Parts: sequence; C-alpha cells; structure tokens
Amino acid sequence: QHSEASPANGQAMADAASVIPASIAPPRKVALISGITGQDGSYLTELLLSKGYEVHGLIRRSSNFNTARLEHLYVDPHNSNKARMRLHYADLSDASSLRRWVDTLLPDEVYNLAAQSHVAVSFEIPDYTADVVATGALRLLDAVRAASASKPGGIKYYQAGSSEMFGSTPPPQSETSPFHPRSPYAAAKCAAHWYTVNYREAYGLFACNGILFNHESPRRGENFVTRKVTRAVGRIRVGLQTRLFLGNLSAARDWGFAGDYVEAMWMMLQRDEPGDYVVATDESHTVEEFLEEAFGCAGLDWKDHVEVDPRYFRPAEVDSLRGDSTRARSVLGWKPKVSFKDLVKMMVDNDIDLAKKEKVLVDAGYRDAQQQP
Ligand code: NDP
Ligand code: GDR
Repeated sequence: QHSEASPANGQAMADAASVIPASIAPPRKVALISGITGQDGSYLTELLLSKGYEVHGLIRRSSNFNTARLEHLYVDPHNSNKARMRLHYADLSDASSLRRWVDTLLPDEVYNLAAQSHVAVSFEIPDYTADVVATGALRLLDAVRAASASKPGGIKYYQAGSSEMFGSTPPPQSETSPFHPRSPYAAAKCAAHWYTVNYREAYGLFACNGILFNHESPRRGENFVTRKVTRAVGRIRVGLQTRLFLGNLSAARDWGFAGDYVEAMWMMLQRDEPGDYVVATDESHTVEEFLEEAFGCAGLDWKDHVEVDPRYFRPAEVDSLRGDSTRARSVLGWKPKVSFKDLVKMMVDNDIDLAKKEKVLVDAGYRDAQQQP
C-alpha cells in the first residue's frame, strides 16, 4: 500500500464500471503512466479511469509518501474487482524496472510524463535532469519497442514534450518553429522529442510528441510561479504571510488548465496515425499580469506584497511563449475549456481554502506560520 488514501471516489467509479456484464463488455484498455504522482499524472488517471481503462502507474521510492495527488482515486488493491489503478515501483533512471513493467503489463498505451520538471532546478542538477528527462525517455521507448511485437496492435507511446524546447524562438510557436532550448531541462526535452521521432521512423512505433505549453491547476507543484503566487495570495489573505519573493516578472507564458491538456494527450493516441502536436491556449500573459489577476481575485494589491529577489533569476531565461495550436484544434478536435481568468480564480479559491485550514492549525499551536511555503 502506497498511501493512506480514502477510497471514496475511486470506489464510486469502479462501482459504475462493474455494472456492465462481463460477457458484453469490450476488453478493458490498459494504460501505463510514468510520472503518475505528478500534476498531469493525476488528471490523466482520472480521465482514463472515467473512460473505463485499467491504469498502471510507475512511482519512485521516496522516504515520504508521494501519492497525495492520487489519494482520491485510490482503492485498496486487495479489492481486486474494483481497484482499476495500480501503482508499481520503477524509476526512469532504471531501465530494468521500465522493461519489467512494460513486459509484464503489455499495455495498450504508455504515457511518459515522468521528469525532473523544474527549469531552474535543472541548472542545479543538469546531469540528473538529462538522465531522467532525455535518457529516461529513451529507456522507456526502447522497452516499448522491445515489447511491441508481443502485443497485438502494438503499444502506443506518448512523450510529454514542452514549449520550453522553443526557448528563444519568438512567438507564436507551432510544430514547425525551430527549437532553441535555454536550459538543461529544455535541451533534454529536445533529445526526448527526437528519440521519439526516431523510434517512430526507425521502428514504425506509434509514438507521439505532445508539445505542451504551461498548464496549471490547484495540483500544480508549489515552486512553479503560478502556484507559488496563488499559495501566497491565500496565506496573505488569512494573515499567515505578508511578503512574496519572486524573480523575473516580465516573462510571458501561455498558461492553460492541466485538466484540459491531458485530454489532448489521450486524443493523440486515439488517431490512426501518430504525430506531433502543439497544445496551447494561443494566449499569453506576463508574470506581472498573473499577479494582478490573482491578487485582484482576493481583493489585494500585489504591489503591497511582492519583492523581486535576484536568486530566482535564471542563468538564461525564456522571455515569451505563445502557442499556435491550430493543428491540435483542426486534426484532434481539441480546444481548451478553461480561460485564463477562470484558471487563476480556480487556483486562488483553492488556495484560500487551504490557507484557512492551515490557519486553524497555526492558531491551535500545531503548526508554525512559515513566511513562504
Ligand atoms: P510534475 O513535476 O508535477 O510531475 C513529475 C512526475 O515525474 C512526478 O510523478 C515525479 O515523481 C516523476 N518523476 C520525477 N523523476 C522521476 C524519476 N527519476 N523516475 C520516475 N518518475 C520520476 O510535472 P507535471 O505533471 O507538471 O508535468 C508532466 C510532464 O509534462 C513532465 O514531463 C513535464 O516536464 C512535462 N511538461 C509539463 C508542463 C506543465 O506546464 N506542467 C508543460 C510541458 C511539459 P514524484 O512525485 O516522486 O516527484
Ligand atoms: P516554466 O515554469 O519555467 O515556464 O516551466 P515556472 O512556473 O517555473 O516559471 C515561469 C516563469 O516565471 C518566472 N518566475 C518564477 N518562476 C518560479 N518558478 N519561481 C519564481 O519565484 C519566479 N519568479 C518569476 C520564471 O523565470 C519563468 O520565466 C514550466 C514547467 O512545468 C516545465 O516542466 C514545462 O516544460 C514548462 O512549464 C512548459
């Protein structure tokens, strides 16, 4: 057991699926997700479970439970009829573990979402980032290639590519824009992108690159700028924090909602032909505009609280990203449902609630009020 999860929601979904008589039910599709414990992994798992999939996730060993984002989906595997999400230990740096699970499960679809995904951190741990993001993708692709012959219809592969690959290429960025990576993370994602293209061309693998622009949610890691801001807004609002230290406020990003973006991943693997797709809102905002909107949602003025700390500047910055997702919209029929304003409000509302809960613990003396999460 990997978490102390409440089975409530997952149980309800499993109950709904179990009413179809086995004799007429089509065989369940099996998906394998690396990075299942991350933001996107949790939304993709929800989506696939709602479509009737059996979902297997690769998790890495940690001294703490790292399954918080999956707790609402967890059903004890001893309840074998109802548990449609299973977790297995593996690591993108360990080819043998990847090979074992791909061989054992022979999934219909593999989603490679695992990564050291923080751009600034990739300057601190470049070798590790390259190993997991680039070589890790190659290890998983090769496990899929080797197992594909044993799977009727083959195994489809999704690679989590990033708008960071465009780096200093000016917007709008589409599938035909050149890559000019500006960090070890981005360079490693470029390698993973080309490994995926190469395995498609060399071995005929059904392999797709999603080139996803920034996508956020209340489940976003707390050291990415959007969540760092909305966590601070919540805590400032309830009196647990006064100041917020940030880096470059003039960078522009194309921010969408993670729940919308995982649908595009799935849609890519349902096509007859594999391909590469930019996924974006096609709209861009600066960090300053995000601050204005987020603090505004809570009736606050960001200028009263935000200070620039050069320690958050990056050795090389990506100044401006704005996607051109025409291809995903016309070929996949995908489009984002959540607007920038609604996304910011969703995150601020969530983080005001969270801060209120923290405040109860702080007031009762169970927790210190830290300045910044
Ligand atoms: P997160 O950082 O939230 O999740 C990353 C996941 O990868 C976690 O499950 C993490 O496990 C896992 N992981 C990290 N290192 C390893 C390893 N060595 N072996 C196995 N698993 C590992 O990222 P997101 O969910 O936001 O993003 C998903 C993918 O999409 C990533 O590849 C990211 O680079 C890419 N991407 C994200 C975008 C975004 O805006 N969110 C945009 C474009 C691309 P643990 O929980 O234990 O840390
Ligand atoms: P990014 O996201 O680098 O685009 O990568 P992040 O939220 O970290 O930065 C966005 C922009 O905000 C600026 N910034 C700060 N960033 C952080 N993290 N912390 C700060 O205090 C801060 N102040 C200003 C940054 O300089 C940058 O310009 C994300 C990740 O999810 C990647 O994995 C993914 O591939 C890309 O999005 C698309």
